[in-house]
Amino acid sequence: MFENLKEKLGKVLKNISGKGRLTEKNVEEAVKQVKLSLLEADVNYKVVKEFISRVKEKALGAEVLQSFTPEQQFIAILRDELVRILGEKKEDLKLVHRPSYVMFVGLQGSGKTTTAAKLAVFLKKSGRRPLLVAADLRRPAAVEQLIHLGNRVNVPVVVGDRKDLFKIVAEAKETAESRNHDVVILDTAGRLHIDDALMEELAKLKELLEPDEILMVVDAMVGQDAVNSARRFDEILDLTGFIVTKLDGDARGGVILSIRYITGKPVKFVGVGEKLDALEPFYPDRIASRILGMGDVLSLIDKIQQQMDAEKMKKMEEKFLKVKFDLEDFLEQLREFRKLGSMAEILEMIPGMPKVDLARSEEELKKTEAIICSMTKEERRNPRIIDYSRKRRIARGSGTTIQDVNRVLKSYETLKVMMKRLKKGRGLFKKFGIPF
Ligand SMILES: Nc1nc2c(ncn2[C@@H]2O[C@H](COP(=O)(O)OP(=O)(O)OP(=O)(O)O)[C@@H](O)[C@H]2O)c(=O)[nH]1
Ligand SMILES: [Mg+2]
Repeated sequence: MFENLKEKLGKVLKNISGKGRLTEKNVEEAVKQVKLSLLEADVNYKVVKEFISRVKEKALGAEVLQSFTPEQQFIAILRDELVRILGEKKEDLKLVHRPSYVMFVGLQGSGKTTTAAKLAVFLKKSGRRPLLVAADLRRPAAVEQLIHLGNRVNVPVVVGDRKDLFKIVAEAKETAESRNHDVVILDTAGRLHIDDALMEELAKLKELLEPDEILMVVDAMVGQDAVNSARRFDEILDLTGFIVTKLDGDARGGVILSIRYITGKPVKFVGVGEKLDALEPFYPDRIASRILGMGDVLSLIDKIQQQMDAEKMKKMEEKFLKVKFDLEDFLEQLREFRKLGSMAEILEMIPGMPKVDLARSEEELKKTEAIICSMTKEERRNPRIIDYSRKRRIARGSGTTIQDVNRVLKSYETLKVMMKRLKKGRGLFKKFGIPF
C-alpha cells in the first residue's frame, strides 16, 4: 500500500538530509518533489495545492533545531499535514438505533457486496448480531453472491421476493426485530456511472430505513474519478462516511488522501484484501506514518505517552535541563529509568540519538550502583579526575573490573551528551507530541 508514494517521498527526504538546515532553496526543491509525488499518486490537485502551501509555510517558518536533521524536521511537518488531511482521528461507526441500519452504496464493482460481508464479520467479532439484506435487484447474480457470502460467514441474509425494494425492506425490519439482530447491513445495486434512477432508488431506501450509517464504498484503484462520484453521492445522500477498498493492490492510494478533504466525510474502514477478514478500521495517523515510513517515531511517542504521567515528565525535564549533570544525577537517572521500563530502548528510537549502553538489567544496574558508590564524593561530582589508579581502586572497591568502570563512565558521558541534545531539541519534541 502506498509503496510508490512512499518510495518517492523517501527520495525527496534523502535529498534534504545532509543539508545543514531547512533553507528556502532546499524547502522549495523538496516541496516541488512532494507535489509531484502526490499528483502521481492520484491525489486530487486541490488537495495537493492546499497541502503543499501549508507544508511550505511551516517548513520555512520552522525554528532551526540543531539537534535534528532537516529531514527529520521536514518529516514532522509532512506528517502533521498528512494527518490533518486524512482526518485527525479514527472515526467509529455510529450505530445509535436498535436495530441500526447501515446502507452500502457505490459504483459498480467497488466492493459493496464483499465489504458488506466483511463488515458483518467485523461486527460479529465485537459481539454484534448482524443481518445482511440483498437490496441489489439489478443483477440477479448479486443476490446469490450475498447469500453465498452470508453462508460463509454464518450471517443470515434477507432476500425478500427479489423484486420489490419496499417488500424487502419490510421483511428486513421484521426479521431484525423478531430474530433480535442489532445491525442490519444493506447491499445495494451499483452502476457504472451515477444516474438519476439509481439515486432516486437510494434516496427512497434512505427514507424508508432512516439508516444510522450510509457508507459509500470506493475502489482505490479508480483514481481521480472516485472523488467526483464521491462528491455526487454525498450531495444526494448526505453520506456518513467511506470505505476505501482494494488498498492491497497496486492502487496509488491518492483517493484516500483526497476524499475526506473534498467531502468533509471520514473514511471509516479500508479493505485490504479479498478475504473476508481483510477489513481494517481507518487510523489517519498510522496511514500517515506508513506513507512516510516512520513507524518507529510513532511507536516511540505511544510508548512515552503510555509510560509517563505529566508530573513525572516535568521532574525529568527539570533534571534533563539542569546545566550540571554529575555521576550522582546519573545514578539517580538510571534508577528512574529502570522504573520507567526500558528507557534506553525509548531513547534509541529518537531520530539522531546515539546508541546508548545504559544498564539494561537489574544486575547491571546493581553493578553500576556499586561502582558509583565506591567513588569519592569528589569523583562523583567531577568524573574527569578519575584516572587509571582511581579506576583501579574503584573497581576493587566495587568488586568489578576496570572495564566495568570504563563502561559506566562512557554511559555517563553519552547520557550527558544526550541530555544536551534533548534540551536543544525540545521544540521538535513538542511537535511530535512528546512532552519534553
Ligand atoms: N484485492 C481486493 N479485492 C477486493 C476488495 N474488496 C473487494 N474486492 C474484489 O472486488 C470485486 C468486486 O467486489 P463486489 O463486492 O462484488 O463489488 P460490488 O460493489 O458489490 O459490485 P456490484 O454489485 O457489481 O456493483 C470482487 O472480486 C472482490 O473480491 C479488497 O479490499 N481487496
Ligand atoms: Mg454487489
